[in-house]
Amino acid sequence: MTLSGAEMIIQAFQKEGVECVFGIPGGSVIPLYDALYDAPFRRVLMRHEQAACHAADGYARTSGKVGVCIATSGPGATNVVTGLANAHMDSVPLVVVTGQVVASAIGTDAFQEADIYGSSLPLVKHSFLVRTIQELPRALRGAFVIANSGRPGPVLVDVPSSVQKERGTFDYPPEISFPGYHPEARKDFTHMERSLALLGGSSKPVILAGGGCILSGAEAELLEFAEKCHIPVANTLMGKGAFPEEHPLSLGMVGMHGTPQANLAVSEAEVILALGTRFSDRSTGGRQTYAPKATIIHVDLDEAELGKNIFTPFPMVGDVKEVLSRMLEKLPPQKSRSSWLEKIEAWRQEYPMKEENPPGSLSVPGILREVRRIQGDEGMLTTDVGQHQMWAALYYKVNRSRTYLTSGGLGTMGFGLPSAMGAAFARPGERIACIAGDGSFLMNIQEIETCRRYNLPITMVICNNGALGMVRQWQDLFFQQRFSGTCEAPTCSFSQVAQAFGLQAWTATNQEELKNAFKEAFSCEGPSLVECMVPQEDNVYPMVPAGGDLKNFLFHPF
Ligand SMILES: Cc1ncc(C[n+]2csc(CCOP(=O)(O)OP(=O)(O)O)c2C)c(N)n1
Ligand SMILES: [Mg+2]
Repeated sequence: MTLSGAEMIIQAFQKEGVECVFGIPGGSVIPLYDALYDAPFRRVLMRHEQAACHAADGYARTSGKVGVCIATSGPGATNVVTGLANAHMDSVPLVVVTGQVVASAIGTDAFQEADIYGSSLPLVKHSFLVRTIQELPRALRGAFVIANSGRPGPVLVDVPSSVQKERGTFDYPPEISFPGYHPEARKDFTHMERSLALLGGSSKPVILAGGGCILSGAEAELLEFAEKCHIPVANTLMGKGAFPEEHPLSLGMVGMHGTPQANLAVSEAEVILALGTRFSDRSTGGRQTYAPKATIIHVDLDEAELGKNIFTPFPMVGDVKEVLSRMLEKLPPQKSRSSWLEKIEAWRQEYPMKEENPPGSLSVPGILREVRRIQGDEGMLTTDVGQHQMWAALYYKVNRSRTYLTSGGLGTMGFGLPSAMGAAFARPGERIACIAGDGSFLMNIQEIETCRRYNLPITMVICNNGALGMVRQWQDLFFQQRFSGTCEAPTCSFSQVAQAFGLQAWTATNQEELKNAFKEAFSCEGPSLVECMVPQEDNVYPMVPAGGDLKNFLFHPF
């Protein structure tokens, strides 16, 4: 029996356990959409391909499965590029299928032809351009295997519409290998014994938990390790949720907007056990001044990360979960850490965080506190990019992994809403909160329509400070308050826009209005929106100026 290329794609998705695909049709994917008409999984029509890619990304981050997105050739395909780059930076497994012009027309500047294969290459884990029907099954299987093995990432499969129509035999290979790609083969635990001895003998150790802890599912091992050894745990932005942030050993986030106790602990530490982190500049500050007293033990599945940004005399190549389990088996006696933990507690007291809404008005930390209060411990939050994102990282404590989605590496404005939509499909029945800034929300505002059409249980919390606040903050602190391009407040009312799309929506300017609005918004059946008016001049603190020393943070003036 033969299948068309389009039918093969559907079959492959089925075999891979795909539950829903996000996308928009177009000329070069009409055969694929035709096959999707009868598919046993959900086909979600989005309103922009960038959002479709972010929705697949949000689905993947929430579920740990591969997210799938479809776009047509040319503009559809170029619209997914930001989504690919975003997923690549945060190691999110995606399979993105793009239509291409008919194979015989490739290279002729045909209508809606764009070299998405070439454009995507620096921004993906891998890309396939499928020129014949014979190549298709292997490319599809390869895409899923590559996306979700080793260090996950996005894979593009570009399929000409002629190949979607062609017929062939569907031999879907269960086992597949690619020259040079052996993610499981390389492990190196040579330094484990010495690392354990170093950690055990240190009176000032810190664990630094990155996104790799979540990707490897090492949450339980991390908790056990930290508790058994009494070692405090700092997390990167991507590592948020790997270790319960309300645990007494949690230091919170490190880096440019890290908590004082996390940044000071890293600066004072004798040993840092870095797990699944790439030491991005946002988490290290200046590399010359980073952790000056510490010996760094670095564990990562991706060997290329070891020593890339920060030198380590004790590299370990392997899955964080496996490394931690092995280390747990061999734990040596631990030195007392009580004075170290007391010192950390003193820092916490010295730099208290302001969490309540000020009388008569609102602040983003106060809003986040209300979101958390109404959701309880079981909540899920996605964020957009800007000041509100950093406040969320600081103030919205996460105790469960995969419940906090944010664009870490690329910092993509417009990520918040579509990623919440992906999360809603991954966790049916759960209400998802999305916190966005006025600037970011406008970048994918069309997706309110999709939320309404599918009646998704998402509460959008717009922090309207009438500014591209994070850029404004840099201008305020480092560019003599020359607010170029940042304080041109949106002319729309977000709550009215939402109402026009058919949502229930509220505007809040103070604590009482916020509470009332949240009470209703979080008990709606479908999507809802609360526009919160917040002051323009509030800055996010702590802040380490770019390239600065983590211990020299600016702190909020009282
Ligand atoms: C697509 C994109 N364009 C530009 C930027 C640069 N940028 C980073 S934060 C920011 C301001 C975001 O404004 P808003 O969403 O209102 O959030 P706020 O900082 O005010 O909380 C901008 C323009 C970006 N990160 N992403
Ligand atoms: Mg803003």
